[in-house]
Amino acid sequence: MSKIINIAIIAHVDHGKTTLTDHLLRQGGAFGEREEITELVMDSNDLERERGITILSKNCSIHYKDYKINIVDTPGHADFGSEVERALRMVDSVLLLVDAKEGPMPQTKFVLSKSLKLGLKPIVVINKIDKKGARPHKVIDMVFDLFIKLEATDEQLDFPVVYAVAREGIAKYEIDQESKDLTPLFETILKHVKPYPDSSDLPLQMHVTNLSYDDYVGRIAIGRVNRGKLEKNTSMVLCRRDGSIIPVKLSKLSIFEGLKQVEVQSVESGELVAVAGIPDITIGETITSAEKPEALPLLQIDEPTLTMEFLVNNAPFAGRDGKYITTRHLKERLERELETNVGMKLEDLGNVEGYKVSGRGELHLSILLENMRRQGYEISVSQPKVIFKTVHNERMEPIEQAIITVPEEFTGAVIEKLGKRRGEMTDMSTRNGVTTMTYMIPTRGLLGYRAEFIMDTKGEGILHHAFSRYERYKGDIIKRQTAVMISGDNGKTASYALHNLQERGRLFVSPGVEVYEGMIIGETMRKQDMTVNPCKEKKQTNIRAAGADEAIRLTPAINLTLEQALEFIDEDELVEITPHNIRLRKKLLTENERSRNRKE
Ligand SMILES: Nc1nc2c(ncn2[C@@H]2O[C@H](COP(=O)(O)OP(=O)(O)OP(=O)(O)O)[C@@H](O)[C@H]2O)c(=O)[nH]1
Ligand SMILES: [Mg+2]
Repeated sequence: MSKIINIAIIAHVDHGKTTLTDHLLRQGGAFGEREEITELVMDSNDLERERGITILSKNCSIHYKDYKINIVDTPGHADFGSEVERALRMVDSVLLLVDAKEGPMPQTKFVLSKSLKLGLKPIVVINKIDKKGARPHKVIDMVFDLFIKLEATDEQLDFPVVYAVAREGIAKYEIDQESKDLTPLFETILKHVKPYPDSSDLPLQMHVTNLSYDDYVGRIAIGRVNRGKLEKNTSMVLCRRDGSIIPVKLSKLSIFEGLKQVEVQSVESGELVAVAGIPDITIGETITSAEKPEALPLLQIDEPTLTMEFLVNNAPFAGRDGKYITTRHLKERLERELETNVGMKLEDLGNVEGYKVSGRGELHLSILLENMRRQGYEISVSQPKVIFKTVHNERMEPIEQAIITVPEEFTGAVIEKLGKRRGEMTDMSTRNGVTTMTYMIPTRGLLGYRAEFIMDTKGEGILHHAFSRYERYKGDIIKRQTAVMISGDNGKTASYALHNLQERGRLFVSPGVEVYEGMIIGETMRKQDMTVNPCKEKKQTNIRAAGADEAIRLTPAINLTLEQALEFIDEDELVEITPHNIRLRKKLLTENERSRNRKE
């Protein structure tokens, strides 16, 4: 039997986790000689590939010497923090990657604090030491300070450090050492992480820490065999979240080999497994021996902080683009999502045709929307709202830590805006003309800020934020300062009309685009919405000026991304999402409806 070591790779977004996993797999012999290797193989779904980010944590494994090392690649974006937290429950140690230039970031702190609390002893990997401006020694000091701040034990503080250029598959013990591969990292893992103790004689306990779904076998539970032996055809029970204990039977038992799942009949303690056959098994539950059932602690699942309404699309163009447009479609799809999307909550809206969907942040929910539109759904979505809590009769709201890096000259603009948004600066320093500021700011205050931030810093600023905690309500925050241009007409936009309108603000539509009454076609600096006619053609005169229309110069329309659109809309507006279009609209489409609403 090979010795088993389970590790998770954790870090702030983009610090190189998936890249490192790639090279660990290659050098750990996970690919056949002739196998074609795609880059970032672990980012396996379409959206992950397109956006270059990891959304779901995933398992793979390698063999090194006589060890089997299971690796869990985790997402770095704050919205997926609970994915990481759960991954930590199935591992024996973590590789904490830190970018040699950026140093620790909000999510570094989050994932490290969770690891330390679970008693894990991290291995610190200072990655991207090839980067211009890398400052590995300084970054180690910063990491050390972070360990102290997070109250690491002496043992945890004594962390080993490995330097790496993950992109080249290189690791070193010392910064100026020569190295051709990841051997120093493999050796450090073997030296510092004890293989999982063999307890195959004891009664079975398998802790469910992740879920996945497969059309053929249904829900799949993933986790570690914490104790005993998991044998497919023996009798076992499931200790459920509600305290009940039910007999269960597995239809499939698999382990992770390289990038694949391999079906097996039995598994020893310590191994990570995927089991199918238990339809509504969920996170935190324990599969355990029928003779001596013992549950492991239920995992706390993070409460959602942000909510949106997902409504049936009832705009005039509904059904032109999408295959699935009814409430029933919406309901089925969202319920399926609940199978695996652990941080998500679904509530009926009662009389309205739609659902209230809550999650861990804008990205969490917008990824779901993006997946749905690709699958052929049409949905209208309301303005994202934070979820308040009441504690001891006091209104509490989610607060985030934001770390902002900008060229020094833009500092003023950022400070002014964040002040208005109830941000409180907790730290500020300037190095080589670049200022780094740390803020504690309500989630509300950050909604819609990114677009402004990009403008205010001419695209040179970097803004990272992560949920920190609930705090007392900070008071009103003024939302969008601008108003919108609403189409008062149905038809195709005309260059002539748009040319006149662009003097009043920024347009979201190009010429020749079909619009409807109530659709938002642009933003204006005025305080009041304006109803406009974007379809108006120039009056035909008898003497036609040849080519006059072509001479019209239009500023290119702004194409809002899904996230930008969600951040932009106001309370009485919706984003209409279809497979090929993202449109903004007023909830009440006609001028009559809207003016009636204003009077009420
Ligand atoms: N210069 C340099 N770039 C690197 C190195 N390692 C990774 N990168 C680059 O950093 C970017 C992010 O890498 P990923 O591996 O996707 O980062 P990640 O930590 O998995 O990101 P998330 O999963 O989204 O949190 C990619 O463009 C990599 O090519 C390195 O050692 N040096
Ligand atoms: Mg990744």
